[in-house]
Amino acid sequence: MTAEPVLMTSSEALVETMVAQGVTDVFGIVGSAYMDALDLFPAAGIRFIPVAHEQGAAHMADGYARASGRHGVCIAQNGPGVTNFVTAIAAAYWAHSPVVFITPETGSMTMGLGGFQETEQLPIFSKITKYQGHVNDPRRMAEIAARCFDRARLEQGPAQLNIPRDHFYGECRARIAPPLRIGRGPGDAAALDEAADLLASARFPVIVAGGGVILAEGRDATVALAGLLHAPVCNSYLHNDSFPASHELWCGPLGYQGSRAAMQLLAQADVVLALGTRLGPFGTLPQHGLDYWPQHAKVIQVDADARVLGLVKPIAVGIHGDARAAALALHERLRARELAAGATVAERRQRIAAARAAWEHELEQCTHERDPYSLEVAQYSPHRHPLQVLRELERALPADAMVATDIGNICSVANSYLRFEQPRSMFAAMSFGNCGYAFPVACGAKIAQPQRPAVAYVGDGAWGISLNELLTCARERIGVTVVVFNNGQWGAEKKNHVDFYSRRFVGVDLANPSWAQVAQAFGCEGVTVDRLADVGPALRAAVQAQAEGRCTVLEMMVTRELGDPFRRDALAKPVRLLEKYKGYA
Ligand SMILES: Cc1ncc(C[n+]2csc(CCOP(=O)(O)OP(=O)(O)O)c2C)c(N)n1
Ligand SMILES: [Mg+2]
Repeated sequence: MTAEPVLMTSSEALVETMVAQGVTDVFGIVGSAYMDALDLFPAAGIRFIPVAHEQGAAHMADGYARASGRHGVCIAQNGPGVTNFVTAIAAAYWAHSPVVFITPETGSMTMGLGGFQETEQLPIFSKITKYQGHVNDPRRMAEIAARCFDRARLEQGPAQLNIPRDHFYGECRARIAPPLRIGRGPGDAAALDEAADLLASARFPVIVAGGGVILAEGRDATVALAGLLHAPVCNSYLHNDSFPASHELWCGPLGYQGSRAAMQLLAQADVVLALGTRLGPFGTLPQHGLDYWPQHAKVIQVDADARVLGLVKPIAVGIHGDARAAALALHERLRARELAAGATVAERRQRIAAARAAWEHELEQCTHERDPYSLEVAQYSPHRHPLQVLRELERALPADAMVATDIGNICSVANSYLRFEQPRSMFAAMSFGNCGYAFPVACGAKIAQPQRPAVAYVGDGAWGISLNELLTCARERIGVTVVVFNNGQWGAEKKNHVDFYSRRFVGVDLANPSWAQVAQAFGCEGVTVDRLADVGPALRAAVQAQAEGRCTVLEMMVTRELGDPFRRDALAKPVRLLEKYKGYA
């Protein structure tokens, strides 16, 4: 950081800004466009992690940011390197990750002439970024780079730093600004008063703890508020790490393949405190045959992004604030008050415990899927039931594990089986829902938190999209564990064929090589697990190997049975009007 402007090159201005922002790791594939800056990374104390595909780099930056709360940073060659970022940046956008992606662009003097590796790089990302900085003059490098880093944190999402490649060169007088970190505070005092009144008069208050609790480091404040109200706490969809699972008030995750206990308890609420959650539409769909959202409850919603307040569900009170600060402010307002719910603590405690126990029992009993298709395919299979494998994995996961989950049938069913004690532990592919998310995200998380075990759950189809980053693990000695569920199919989509298309299968069966041998060929460890008794020991051994920088692929041989479909909400029985297609109804 420099108080006064100092003479430097624009590459130096970029690298010094990164240093001032605390950047120590950058993911990418080398490219001529930014070589002048890359040359300085080692001297600046920045590790460059070369990956196999730029999508992997941006996913790793996302995982890094989610695990650490710091910026995740990636960089690529202009044109094709940059367009390879798109899917991962969209995923990071919906995961609220402060990813700064640096996109060198074709040179300013040839822009528009159709030269080599040219495409307009700002429009492509305009809908999946919180901020786009364009260095229109090399003298503005430090200023615009700093703004990207500041905005990524301020708005909790990806920021693009677009730099015409000639602007890496040239001298400038630049001041390297200190990072701008703006506190959000608890929100409007009148709204907090109103929320406190509602909570004080609630007979059955329920808290939905979302990703905002994690981002705001608000776990303890939420635990305290829940304890004061004696309110059950549901995790919002795919944020199973927003409240400690060992707590007596935890009742599990909402949403697809979530906890029946959470849904049953939420259905009884007269006041819902939605803390740090946008209540995304997919995450509150009916499940287990339960349309559980309490239509008549008064909803208090707290979020750092004002635009999501009241967006999906009608609300009684909206609070534009930080989840932790708001939880503390509500606690302060309620601490000495008489609470209507106080009269029924014993009865509610019993109801919460009963719902939890029933759900636990159900998980224990449910060793396999019971629909006709699943029973049929599992009957003659030599392999294990996915539900049993998920349970064994849950039991063997270390308490401080970080788990990234992909998009697929088995990964989704895993939602019921993943419990955490600390925040920044679960990194699911969030609303963007791209297959191929989990493995590179786990790699990024591991680099951010090397002392914590990192595990990725991936279906065999999604594995085909992402396995190239085994190269990166072997080359860079990134110790992660990948659990590949080998069911020989794109299962989640096949389930739609079963339920809606009379089992007319198109493009869903997968002929796989031995994924264990493939891993070995990449220079990683590969183990095929075919017995239930081996699941736990194999996972524990793989986690141990992480300490030596060894990546292990555990190939779980599972039957082709399938859990509930993903998009029951969006699919319909087919209607065919043309004679030619009459048989396809
Ligand atoms: C990039 C991408 N392509 C396609 C899809 C559509 N899709 C959703 S789930 C799924 C099947 C996943 O199969 P697999 O990874 O083998 O897991 P399984 O469902 O068998 O457990 C597909 C293709 C997607 N979500 N993302
Ligand atoms: Mg599969």
